[in-house]
Amino acid sequence: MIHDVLRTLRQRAHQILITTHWNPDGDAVGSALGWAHYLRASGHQVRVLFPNAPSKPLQQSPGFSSAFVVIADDRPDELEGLFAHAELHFALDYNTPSRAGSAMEPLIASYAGRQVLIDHHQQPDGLFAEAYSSTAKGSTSEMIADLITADEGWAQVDPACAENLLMGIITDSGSFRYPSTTAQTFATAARLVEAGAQPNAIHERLFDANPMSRLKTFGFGLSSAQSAAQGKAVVLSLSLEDLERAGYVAGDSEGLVNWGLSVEGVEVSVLLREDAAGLIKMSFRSKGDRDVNEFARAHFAGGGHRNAAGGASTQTLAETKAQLISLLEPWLA
Ligand SMILES: [Mn+2]
Repeated sequence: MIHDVLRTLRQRAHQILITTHWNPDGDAVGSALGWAHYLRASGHQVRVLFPNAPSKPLQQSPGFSSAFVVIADDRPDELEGLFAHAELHFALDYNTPSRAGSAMEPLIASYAGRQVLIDHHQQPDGLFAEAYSSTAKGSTSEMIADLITADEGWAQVDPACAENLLMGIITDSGSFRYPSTTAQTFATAARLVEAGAQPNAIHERLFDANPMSRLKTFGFGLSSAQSAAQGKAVVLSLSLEDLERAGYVAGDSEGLVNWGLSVEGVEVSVLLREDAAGLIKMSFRSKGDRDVNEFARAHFAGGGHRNAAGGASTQTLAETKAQLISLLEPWLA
């Protein structure tokens, strides 16, 4: 299937639209910009459409400020035209149109051109007739690199393309830490460094450029740490009051949940964050075979990957925490 798409791309220049999920993370931004740089080097007209703005550090990614990048939230009037003009739409790093937000969802669902999904999340939506979907892959960026290999296109990979793809691999693998990291992941990373990506620049840009409010948010989150299920789980929480005192801005709690897994014997870590509407947003992380995708799906209207998932609760923070702990006990016993 994907070879058929690559063959089509080689025939002539195309008008191409690339989209990602809402709240684009390092892999969404990296795969979209990496793929865009590659396609542009191949002679195509490319627009990258992010549903909303990514974090400040991600906005420093090579090419992010280019004219070919559009933030849907900022320019809602242009969305229909962007979809209407595109002959090919690549949906990157999400599995179903609703993940792209309410403004883009209907445009993706009703798109008349050729639509290709490239993603590593579970349960790809049947709406995407053509899909390169593999949960075995640690990142969409790694899958883009595989496409470039299949296209025999490495000579066309410039430093901007390489740095974006390596950024996606680094962020989605927790800096080559998660179980999805394979020998091939390292081989791809090596190839990207050869093509001009700078691992130290990526790390500095993403991990050493936090606002003070993030440090304080982590402070509140870490001091809330509660052991559960005989030490096999850690529950972290951030109340609205904590967030106010920290001066929280969107994105400040990203990565916090991973710290729960740093405790000896812990298999599952959960972060509960109260949002302005009173909804409790939940992040789940696990080690090994503990499937938080299944757990979040079954109990908290969520899902994701085996070792990283999200969810939500409409109960209060205290009620959600109590319910969560009572569910973790028998699961991890
Ligand atoms: Mn991803």
